[in-house]
Amino acid sequence: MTETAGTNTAGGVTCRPRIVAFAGNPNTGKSTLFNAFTGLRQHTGNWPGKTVTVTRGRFRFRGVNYIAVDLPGTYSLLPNSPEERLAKDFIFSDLYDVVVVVTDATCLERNLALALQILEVTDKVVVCVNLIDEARSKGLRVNTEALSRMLGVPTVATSARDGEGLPALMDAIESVITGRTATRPLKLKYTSEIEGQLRRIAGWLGPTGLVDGKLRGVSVQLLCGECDVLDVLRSSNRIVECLGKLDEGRRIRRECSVNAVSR
Ligand SMILES: Nc1nc2c(ncn2[C@@H]2O[C@H](COP(=O)(O)OP(=O)(O)O)[C@@H](O)[C@H]2O)c(=O)[nH]1
Ligand SMILES: [Mg+2]
Repeated sequence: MTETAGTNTAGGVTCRPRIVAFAGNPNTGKSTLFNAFTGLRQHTGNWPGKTVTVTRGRFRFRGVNYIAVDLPGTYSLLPNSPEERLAKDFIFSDLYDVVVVVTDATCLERNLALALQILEVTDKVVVCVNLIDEARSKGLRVNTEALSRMLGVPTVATSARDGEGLPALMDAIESVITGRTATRPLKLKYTSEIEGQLRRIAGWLGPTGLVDGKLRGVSVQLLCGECDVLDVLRSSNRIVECLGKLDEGRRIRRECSVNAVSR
């Protein structure tokens, strides 16, 4: 998967390489997967904060050119550090064709929290259950078919360190990008009170032209006080209309958290 990649030509039409982003908690094997796909040697290891920039590399698969993007590790789309903010901004951008959410098979439940947040924002997702060898040696078995049905996106078990499952992962990536697999991502439903506030915020965001997951994801961010998510919408010159509503957004958030605490 490591030939030089340029533009793609289909039916005489030239288009840009497809972009595959690897997202996930720290130490789930994102950089190991990135290296396996690109043939590069992005630093891997088990100490925090090692991936502080977005690293890109090229590869080719079945005659198509791809760019792999190794995002910094993050636990949440509600960031606590510059690295997490970088990963979040990328997920909210239009800079990718598919996100591979890399999870650790030995602590899947914790890792799936981020997967659910990403599924809220975009339909173009593949879930990679990595470190499956470690899980196996601990006697854990992961039912990826059931997980795939629950999450509504392809879910593939891998052991990035020894290459197990990588062809199946690439196949899933290709099928989501081409639309051969239609995803139906699981969308979390919150309490009726929160859903009501999300609808209200989504109404304010009407002028931005955001729809579907992006609209929902940005609404959740604003309800959680993550107002800088609007930076990714700067291309919209109607953004000022939305910004004008933010003070009200902050008030609603205070009300929601007070109600949640007093329940
Ligand atoms: N046993 C096992 N180790 C892995 C696997 N994938 C990655 N690792 C190891 O896990 C550690 C963290 O991997 P890394 O790619 O740096 O994780 P990142 O923080 O998500 O980029 C490294 O020591 C890798 O060699 C895997 O599938 N199985
Ligand atoms: Mg890394």
